[in-house]
Amino acid sequence: MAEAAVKETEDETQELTDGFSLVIDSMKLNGIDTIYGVPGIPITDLGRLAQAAGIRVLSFRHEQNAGYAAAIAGFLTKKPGVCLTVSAPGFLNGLTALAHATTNCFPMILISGSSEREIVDLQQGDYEEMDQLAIAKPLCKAAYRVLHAQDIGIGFARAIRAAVSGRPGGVYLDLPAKLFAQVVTADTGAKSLVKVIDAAPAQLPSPAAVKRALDVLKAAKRPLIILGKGAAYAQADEAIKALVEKSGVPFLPMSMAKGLLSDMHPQCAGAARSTVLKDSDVVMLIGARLNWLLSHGKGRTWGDAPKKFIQVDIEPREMDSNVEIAAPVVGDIGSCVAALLEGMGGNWQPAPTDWTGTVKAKRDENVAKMAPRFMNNKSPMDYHGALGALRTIIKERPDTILVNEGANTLDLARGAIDMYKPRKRLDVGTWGVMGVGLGSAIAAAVETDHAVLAVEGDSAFGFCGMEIETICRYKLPVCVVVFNNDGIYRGDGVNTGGGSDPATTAFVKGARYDMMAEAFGGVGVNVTTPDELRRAVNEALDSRKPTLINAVIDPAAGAESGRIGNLNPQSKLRKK
Ligand code: OXT
Ligand code: ADP
Ligand code: MG
Repeated sequence: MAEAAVKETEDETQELTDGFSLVIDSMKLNGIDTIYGVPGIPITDLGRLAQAAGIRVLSFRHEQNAGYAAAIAGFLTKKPGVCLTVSAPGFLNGLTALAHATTNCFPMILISGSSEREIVDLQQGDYEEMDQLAIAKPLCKAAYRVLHAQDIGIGFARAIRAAVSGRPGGVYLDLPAKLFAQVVTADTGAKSLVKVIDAAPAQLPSPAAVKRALDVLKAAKRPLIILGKGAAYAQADEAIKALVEKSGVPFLPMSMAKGLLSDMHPQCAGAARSTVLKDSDVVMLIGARLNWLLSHGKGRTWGDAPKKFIQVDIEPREMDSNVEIAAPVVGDIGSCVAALLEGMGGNWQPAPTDWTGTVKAKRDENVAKMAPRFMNNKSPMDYHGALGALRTIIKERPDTILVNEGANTLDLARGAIDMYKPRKRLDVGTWGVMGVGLGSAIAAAVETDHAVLAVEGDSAFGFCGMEIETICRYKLPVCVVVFNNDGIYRGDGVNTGGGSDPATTAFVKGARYDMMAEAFGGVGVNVTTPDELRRAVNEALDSRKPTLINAVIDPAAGAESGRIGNLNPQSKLRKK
């Protein structure tokens, strides 16, 4: 502690405060009202005191899931989601989620208690010793350590600004154990707090960039707008809708942007994906990167015809990351879209009807082709039969938040389940990471109070399944459906070595995941037909009781890696 502060606290007439209180005060002052974490040394009392001070503290069974909850809380609210962990192992468990938040551009703060600097730096073997700051740095957007109680306010201000300004991301805040017990006068403490003003300032695009983009768009014969999760995050829903409608351009939503404009919107090209990517001549990306999910903007997916890209993004370095961007529009999406709309003026010529007609015809054809598959009532169920039941439920209950992970369970649900409202679909994101499901479901319920339907592959569920206890403990309105096909991708794999071990992708056959909910006082249901599934999910959403449904899926129904089997390395020496 700084010398002046020690002297100050020796005056017994002074009112005092400590590191614990200053951490809590900093959060409350900046509107952080929820913490996701796991208690333990040295942050057990921090959790207790935060709860006593009116912050909602959700204790998880594993920090990674708490971290995924914080990440998605950031996506849903535009405020940093906070995850609180103990030192070394707890910190490392939370770090995967922090890296995931950074990769996905979600604002999050991972706060970890840490061991004493003096001992860590001399590597003398402290309890849970680790140089956490150094380890976190390359994996997040920013990392800070606070050593003095009177710097806690500044530490939080830096963390909050770093998380939400510019391209959002994950921030690590290292709080050594000793800090919490440091005492300063209440007056010094109060003066040290910082209320962050305008944490994510608007970033206006240059008028020249806006004009350039509109010139490119105006000249297009076959334009396309791609909406990414950055557009969903921006919460500029009405302006984006106005831009799309005024331009008349077909739009393709990326997975977590589904519902930003309804999938039923006449301009939605989600069901004509291949056609619009291949045949478009101008593509306007709004909050979407040209990464692997868009085949890096080149190659077969994009066809041979020359293409021009317009990209709206807050991160200037995103431009030209994979292909040339003819018209970069750098700024926050709300400001950029408003400027584009204004620049279009009153008599913008909408996209050519021969193109929009072609897209619509392809979309209608694909939708019609798929429709009968959703109607089947087979038992054991295939994916389409089961998803047919769920797509109707989301149509009838469009405010329900859909969480989705797995391989086939993910890829087929994305196409099958139409979304109607913004930020209602949460999934594996940029890394395709398994295990985000239950943390996301918990945060969605906590942050929005909407009912949540989590559609999980049985493998995906295994990464986070213990959080079913957390869902039951906090009585959250979450219905988890495990698509149980006995394994990863398929449950019918065989051990080609002929031994008695099961195949590497196979799980226990006929497992009853529903019984896990019963163990914790929740509702467990085993279903074998789409009708039973529909009934069980409707009951769960009506009752808002924690529910786990084991949906028995044909083990032979899935494909290796879902729709991304092409990414599996192929050696000509090992033909399958
Ligand atoms: O236009 P065309 O003709 O092409 O048609 C397209 C659309 O136009 C059309 N469409 C429609 N038709 C009709 N009606 C409607 N409404 C409609 N909508 C669309 O359908 C097609 C397809 O459209 P889509 O889906 O939009 O397009 P496409 O081509 O698929 O898009 C490409 C992508 C890349 C954008 C898309 O596929 C995508 O977003 N993919 C994400 C994939 C992903 O992230 N997968 C997860 C990772 S897989 C793997 O890594 C797994 N692991 C390893 C592992 C991981 N990931 N993490 C960790 C921590 N450890 C290990 C594991 C362990 S998955 C996995 C577990 C799997 O087992 P589970 O039991 O959990 O799950 P099951 O497989 O179910 O058993
Ligand atoms: P998707 O996976 O849906 O394609 P990505 O995660 O690849 O989406 O892209 C999101 C993009 O959105 C990132 O490049 C990020 O910089 C950008 N972004 C996030 N928030 C904003 C915002 N408020 N304004 C502008 N761009 C944003
Ligand atoms: Mg499976």
